[in-house]
Amino acid sequence: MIDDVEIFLGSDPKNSGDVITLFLEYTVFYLVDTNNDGGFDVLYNPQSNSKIEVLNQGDKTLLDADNDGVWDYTYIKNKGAVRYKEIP
Ligand SMILES: [Ca+2]
Ligand SMILES: [Ca+2]
Repeated sequence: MIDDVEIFLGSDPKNSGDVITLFLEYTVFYLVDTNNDGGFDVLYNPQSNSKIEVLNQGDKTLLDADNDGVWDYTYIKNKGAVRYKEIP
């Protein structure tokens, strides 16, 4: 990810560990830990320049890729993103 975007999002450009690149809905997203506390904070869509809040649940992070208020994907640490399924 370009340093300018990292600075814009408030993450540390020298720390490459706090940004994950995801390919969702045919679009590139960046999952970013902006305050470097080990938990992700925003899902950034560089195409629409939108920052979407995420929800951390242990090793999982819930993602709302289209920003409609409904979770779409679950990012699992070291595994990647899968379609979000509500646990009954
Ligand atoms: Ca964080
Ligand atoms: Ca959604």
